[in-house]
Amino acid sequence: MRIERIELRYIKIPLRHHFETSFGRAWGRDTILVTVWADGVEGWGESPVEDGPWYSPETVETAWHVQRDFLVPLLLGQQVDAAADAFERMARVRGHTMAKAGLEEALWDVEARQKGVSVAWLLGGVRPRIESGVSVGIQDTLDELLERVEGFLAQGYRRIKVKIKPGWDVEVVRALRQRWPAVPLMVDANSAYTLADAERLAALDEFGLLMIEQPLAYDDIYEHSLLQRQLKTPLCLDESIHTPAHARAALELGSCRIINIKPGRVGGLAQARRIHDLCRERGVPVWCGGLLEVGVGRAHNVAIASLPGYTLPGDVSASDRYFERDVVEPPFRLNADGTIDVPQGPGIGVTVDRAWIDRLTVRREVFSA
Ligand code: NPQ
Ligand code: MG
Repeated sequence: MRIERIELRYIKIPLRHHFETSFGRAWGRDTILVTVWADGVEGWGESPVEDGPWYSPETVETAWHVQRDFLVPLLLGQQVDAAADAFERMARVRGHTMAKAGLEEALWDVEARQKGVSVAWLLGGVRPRIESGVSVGIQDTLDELLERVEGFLAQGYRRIKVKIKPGWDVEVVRALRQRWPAVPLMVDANSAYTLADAERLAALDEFGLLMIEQPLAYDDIYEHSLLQRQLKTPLCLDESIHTPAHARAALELGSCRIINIKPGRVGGLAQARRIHDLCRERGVPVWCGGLLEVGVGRAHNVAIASLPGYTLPGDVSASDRYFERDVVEPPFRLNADGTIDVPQGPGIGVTVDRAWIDRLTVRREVFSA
């Protein structure tokens, strides 16, 4: 593939309902869509950054800067044999995994379209449908949370994840368990606790949770290993795993028993697959997280989640979980059995809605070889 042209778009899209985590409440989604043209074929990817450095240190502005000034020059005019090599091509730039992910995903879409296969197939996906879970934000009241969870269960979601923070944890989980004793349930703290809270977290053991996600610092691996020894519930790492080396360290140390792999967080699909492979060799289950991606990033998440080691329902929900109108056609829909179909058409297997994307775009820049 000779990379001829790259386009960056900063888009802003409203959320149907606010999404609150321990790091704050969001009402809308600011993200970057990337389009790459190679040999006349167009491909799409998403850098799922935010307006501020809340979940990740990256933001719309840092990603745009690193893409425009460093990553695009490394790719433009270059011959790349396979999308699987793109991450290595960008290796001179340290970190900035979200900035890299959008470009890399777009190349997977190009390569798959050139070959007339789906991104899922090109990656080695084996599942025609993925099991879908839902992540539920912190609400103003417990009644509101119960009502939202009830709605998602009625739609068929296979697993419920609720966001927790000190003061919105044990009582919330107790209430959920009283109402739904057997529903697959887990919690995500987004780094809201410290080791001093170990007892409070151990109080969650009695509720049979699938896992507790990222309770300690966003950049910690070691202290999670100390915490895991004090808990029956498996820990799952999210924020602190950016590379296969991080994943290996976490598994060797016993910092977690499950890993949430998000292509956006680890620099794209090839790195996600490497972490998947490493976990699979060790019999460690993985699942695909979400960063409230619009349809483009969502399509890549669906594709990677079709790999054999993604054995747990993830946070890849239907488009209408977050958006009134998604940027792809058709939008991702939840089947009655709580699954989402893996598109079988070429590339990401869905069509971008250019007119709608144009209306959401607040900045655009084109680079040509
Ligand atoms: C997580 N995602 O697993 C993240 C947190 C996250 C689906 O729970 C805007 C608003 C961007 C909220 C990025 C889910 C966000 C966001 C990430 C939440 O930790
Ligand atoms: Mg998380």
